[in-house]
Amino acid sequence: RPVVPTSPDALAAAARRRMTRTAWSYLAGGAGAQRTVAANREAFGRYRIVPRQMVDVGQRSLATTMLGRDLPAPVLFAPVGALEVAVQHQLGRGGRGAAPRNAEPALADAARDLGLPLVISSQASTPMEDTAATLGDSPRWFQLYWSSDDALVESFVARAEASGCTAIVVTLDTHVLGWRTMDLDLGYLPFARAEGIAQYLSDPVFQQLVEARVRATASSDPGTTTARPTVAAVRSLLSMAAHHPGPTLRNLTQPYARAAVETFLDVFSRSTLTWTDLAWLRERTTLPLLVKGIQHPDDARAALDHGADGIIVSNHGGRQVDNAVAALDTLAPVADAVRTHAGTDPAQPPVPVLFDSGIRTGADVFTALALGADAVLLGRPWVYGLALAGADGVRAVTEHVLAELDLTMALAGVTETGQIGRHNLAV
Ligand code: HOC
Repeated sequence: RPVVPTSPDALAAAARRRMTRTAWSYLAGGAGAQRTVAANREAFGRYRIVPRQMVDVGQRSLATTMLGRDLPAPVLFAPVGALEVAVQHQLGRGGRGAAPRNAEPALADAARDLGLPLVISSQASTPMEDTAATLGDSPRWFQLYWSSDDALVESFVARAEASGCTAIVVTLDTHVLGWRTMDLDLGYLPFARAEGIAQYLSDPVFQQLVEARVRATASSDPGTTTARPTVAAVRSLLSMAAHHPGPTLRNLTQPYARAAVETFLDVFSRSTLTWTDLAWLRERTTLPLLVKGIQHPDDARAALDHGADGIIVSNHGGRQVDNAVAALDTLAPVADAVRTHAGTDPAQPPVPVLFDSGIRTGADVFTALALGADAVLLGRPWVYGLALAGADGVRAVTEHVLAELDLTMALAGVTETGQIGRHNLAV
C-alpha cells in the first residue's frame, strides 16, 4: 500500500490518524457547524466534466504562464499558517513538547523540486528568509495579513521583496478570525504559541514593538513581568481573537514571549480597511499585488479599480463564515467580472484569476480551470501529505493531483490547460 493514499478521503483519514487532535482540528476544521467546509467540496459535484473521444491528445502539457513567469502547472502551494502543528504527530501519543522544526523546510524542499510557486505565509513557522534559501531559484510569492501597524506591513513587504518573492498576496477575509468551533472546543489557538508567530518574531519592526511592550510592562508593573499571566491578561491577549478562550499558556510565562503574543494579537490585522486603502499598499511595492478572499463580482471590480493586479477567489477553506456560499459557486461570476472589467487590450497583461477552497483532486483543478480560474492554490491536501511523510508526502500528494489533471485533460480531449473552458462542463 502506498504511504500516501491517492484517494482524497483516505489521505485525510491517514493524516488524521498521525496528527494530534488539536493539529487535526486546526488544519481540517472550519467555521461554525462546518457547513461551508462541506459546501466547498459538494460544489464540485454539481459541475460535471464531459469526456470527449477521438481527439489527438498524445502530446499534452500542464505548463502555463502566470504574471510573466512560466510554470510547470497551474498549481501553487497555498499559504498555511502555524504549519509546525502538522508535524506534531511525530511526537507520539500524549507528548507535544518537542515538535520538530521541519515543516516549512520540508514544504520548501518539495516546492523547489516540483518548481511550483510557494505562497509563503505571514503566519509561517519559519522566517521567510530561511524558506527563500531553501527554495533557491524556485518561484515564491508572499501572503500578507494587513497589520494595523504600517511599519510592520512595510517591513514584511520589504523582506518579501528581498527574499525573491515575485508577488504580494494580501488576504482580505481574515481581519477578524472566524468562529472556529473545533479550536474553541479544544481551547486551541496556535498563534498563542511561538511557532505560530515565527514570521513575526523574526521581524525587526515587530521585535521593536515587543521590546517597547516589555519595557512598558516592566515600568508600569515591575512585579508582574515574570509572573504567569492572570486571567485578565489572557483575556487581553485575546483581544483580537476575543472569542477564543483558553490559549496554550506554556509559552506565555516569559515576559518577552507573553509580550510577543500580546503584540501579535494587537497588530495582526485591522478591520477598518476599505477599498481606498488599497492604494497605500499598492504604493509600497512594485510587485504585482493580488487580493485573496474575493467572492463577489463587485469586490473583484473594486479591487481592480483600486490597484490590484490579480484576484484570488477563496472563502479561506470554509474557515471564516459558516453557511457561506461555496467558493466554487462564486468563481465563474467573479472570473467573468474580471475579464469584462479588465478589458481585452492585448497591450495590457492579463489579470490572473486564481482559486482556492475545496480543491482535493486533479479533476477539481480541471473544474476550477473550466469555470474561469487561471490557476489554483492547493492547501489541505499537501498539509496531509506533509503530516504523513514530510517533503516526500508533499511531493506525492501534489504529483497525484497533477497526474489526475493530466489524465482528465486527456480524457476530456484537451492538450493544454489554456484550452480548458466551460465547454468542457455539462450545463
Ligand atoms: C489570530 C489570528 O490563515 C487560519 C489562518 C488565519 C490566521 C489568523 C490568526 O487559521 O486560517
